[in-house]
Amino acid sequence: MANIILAPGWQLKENQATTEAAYRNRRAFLKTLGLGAIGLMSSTSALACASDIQRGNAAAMPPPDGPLDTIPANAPREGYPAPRNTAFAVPERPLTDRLVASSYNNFYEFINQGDLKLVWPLTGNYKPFPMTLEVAGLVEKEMTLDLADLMRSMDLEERIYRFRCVEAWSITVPWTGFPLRKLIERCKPLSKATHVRFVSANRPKEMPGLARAHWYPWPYYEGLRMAEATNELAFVVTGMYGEPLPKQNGSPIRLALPWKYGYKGPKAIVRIEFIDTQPPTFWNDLQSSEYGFLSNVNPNIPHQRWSQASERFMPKEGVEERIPTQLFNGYEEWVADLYPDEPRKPSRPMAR
Ligand SMILES: Nc1nc2c(c(=O)[nH]1)N[C@H]1C(S)=C(S)[C@@H](COP(=O)(O)O)O[C@H]1N2
Ligand SMILES: [Mo]
Repeated sequence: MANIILAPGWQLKENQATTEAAYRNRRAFLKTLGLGAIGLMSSTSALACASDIQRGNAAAMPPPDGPLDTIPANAPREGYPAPRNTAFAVPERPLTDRLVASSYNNFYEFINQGDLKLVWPLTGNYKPFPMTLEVAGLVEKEMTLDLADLMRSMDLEERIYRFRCVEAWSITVPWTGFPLRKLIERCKPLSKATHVRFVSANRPKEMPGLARAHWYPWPYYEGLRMAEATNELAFVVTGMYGEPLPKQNGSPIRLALPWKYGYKGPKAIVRIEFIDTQPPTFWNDLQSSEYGFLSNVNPNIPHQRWSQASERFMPKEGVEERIPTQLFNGYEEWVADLYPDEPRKPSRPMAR
């Protein structure tokens, strides 16, 4: 495992783009996802809006000093650092630096129109503990679980996973958590349940992005087929880099589904529901032609506006490396059987 950090052949190129380019790119992405609505707002009105929210929160907690000061003081610490499950090595790339993985985040519940690149400074008011998880729908018995209790009751493990955003940047992260299958077993779904639906936290007083982007269909919601949710790879994340999750990375719990684009993995999950139809999902409802329900990482299925054949891997601050994107993000061995219809090879360019 030691050679993960110093993988053979890993070299920093001299002329790599800075992460500032990544910010800008991400920012452009966020704007386009706003589907015009963001574009219609001038940045001054958005900033005025931001300060209103700050004034409204007289009892506001001070903003955190840095991206790791956002690990909640009352997050359970039992079981950290967790033993590494070596079945999930990523031999071809180094781990991404921890500060990078906790600084350049996507979490619309917080993102400020005037400062799209950094989520962590906006998490000062967010209190992820205590929080509960509602278990609902087609289950033997609906119930509410305390998330800190749930974390303490599970055997935590560490898994190094690739992480690929639909916008073609990627990182490699050591997550801590437990298989989603273990949580599903505890929920006791009925056999007629075919899909699982997840809903994220909706705390307008703590999450400034909810009010700012009021035209979005909050709270964030996502979904999986049952066979996907119970796949060995599907992972409930409670921590990263050997410690509990920083708020901006989705505390108290989020999903890591490494064969899918990042947005399929909801953060701050407060509800899991078992159903017998394919559920609507947040980005699919906003732009169905660009964000499908499956959204598996596949270099042979281009996004409408860009290729998915390669990605910008970010190992550390200021460094990006253009690398090829792998089918199912390199997890073919675990998930290829689930998707017999997805293209395995680049389709032929269209005849003119
Ligand atoms: N609730 C919620 N979950 C979310 C998002 C979000 O905006 N809200 N963004 C998604 C997207 S687009 C990505 S790329 C990942 C980002 O995870 P990271 O910030 O830990 O890298 O979270 C996903 N989960
Ligand atoms: Mo993303």
